[in-house]
Amino acid sequence: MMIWLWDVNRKILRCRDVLDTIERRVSVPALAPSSPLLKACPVKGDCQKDVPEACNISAVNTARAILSPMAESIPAAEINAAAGILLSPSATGAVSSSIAAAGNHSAVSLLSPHAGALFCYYILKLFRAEDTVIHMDKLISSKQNIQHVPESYILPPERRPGKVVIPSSKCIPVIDLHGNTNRQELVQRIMKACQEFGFFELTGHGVPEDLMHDVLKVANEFFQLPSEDKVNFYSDNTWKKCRLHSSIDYDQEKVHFWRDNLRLPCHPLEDLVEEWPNNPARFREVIGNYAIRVRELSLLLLDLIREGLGLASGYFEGDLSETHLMNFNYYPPCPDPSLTLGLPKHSDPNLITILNQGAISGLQVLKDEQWLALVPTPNAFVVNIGHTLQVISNGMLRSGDHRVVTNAYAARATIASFIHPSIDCQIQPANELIIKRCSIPLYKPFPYIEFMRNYIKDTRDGDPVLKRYELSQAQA
Ligand SMILES: O=C(O)CCC(=O)C(=O)O
Repeated sequence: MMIWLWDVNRKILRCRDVLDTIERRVSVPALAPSSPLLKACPVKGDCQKDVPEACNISAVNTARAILSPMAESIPAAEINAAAGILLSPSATGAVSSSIAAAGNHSAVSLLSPHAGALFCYYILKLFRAEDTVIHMDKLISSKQNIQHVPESYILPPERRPGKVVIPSSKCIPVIDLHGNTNRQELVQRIMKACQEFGFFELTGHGVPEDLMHDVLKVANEFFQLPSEDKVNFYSDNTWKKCRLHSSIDYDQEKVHFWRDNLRLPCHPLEDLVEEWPNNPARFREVIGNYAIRVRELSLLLLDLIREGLGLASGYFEGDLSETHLMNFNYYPPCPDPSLTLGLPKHSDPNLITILNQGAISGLQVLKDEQWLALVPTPNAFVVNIGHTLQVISNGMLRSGDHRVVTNAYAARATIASFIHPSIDCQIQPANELIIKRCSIPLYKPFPYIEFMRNYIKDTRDGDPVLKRYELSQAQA
């Protein structure tokens, strides 16, 4: 269920903000579960099926009713007085009959503006309570004691991982960043891995072991918090940068995937850290330190790749590497991993991804039509190339297809750190590269924002994302 609230200027508001504004101004008495007002409330009385619509209609009107009197700065004493009236049985009777007579959303206008404001406040509180239940139910980590994979998570047979035994080996190149004294050689090794696999493991990267462990510990702790402590971050809006959600595009997809995800924007850190969770208490400090280290590392790797491509110094700086997002993935144990996936086959949309996957395996990389299961190297990062770098390199580097399988025994937490272009960038094969190599462009230019829109839909539906941007020989 999505509740949209507008203020009188048609600015979209969040239910949480409206409640916070009111709570900051006045101390509103708690509504007892036995309160007659609860019985009068138009939301609770409706059957489950009708709830979303009832909420939508009344939410829009109640928010307007709340905010106009609030904007007129009603003294706190008057609101509290209204509370007394509204909570009395006679006022409740008036509310009930006005609801019955005029329909849910008109009830407010039949009360005094002050009482109306308070009435709306309680309704919003109830919406929020319902938000908590409905949203948090979507998180796979909220489901207790799952004995069977629910129908909505079972993939069609051709998309299932099945029971096939997949070779587990050190199957992607391992590159030691600081063990390679010769920069030229390091660049060549990275380029080879990005051409052949689109993936490599990175050791000797300089991020302290303790920090690598700590971030995963804090991420695990976050997912284990009770629902009430996480609900404020929940959002189904795929464009929201700071959000908790489940699967990929829960409300739009045909089949769900077995992962919960907290996504955080990370750059510039000082402007964004306030939006992050502050529970667990160490969250912002630990994740903030990590975000800085991992961004520096990503930019260093991009610079080595730039050198390998023969592009001008600073090519990836500025808008092209402006956005830094972190994905905290959480894959609870699954009763039958052969039926579902943590994440389906996909390549990342961005330039470069650095994954901290801890000690539990689950990531698989597609190479020559075969899925290779990665056995994590202790304290190594997994690095992979995204679609954007494939396009800029005009296909010289490949974005590696990968997927995540679940397991029946242990929850797996991972942290993927993505460097993206800013949403206003135009993406295309680098001109200098085309000229230098006398090649023809393999992709047409596209706005990153449009690409991201297609990316979300195509990944959810299992369709090839770059296809629509490919140029045939004749078009190039
Ligand atoms: O969790 C993993 O192993 C991979 C995560 C991933 O592919 C992603 O976040 O896009």
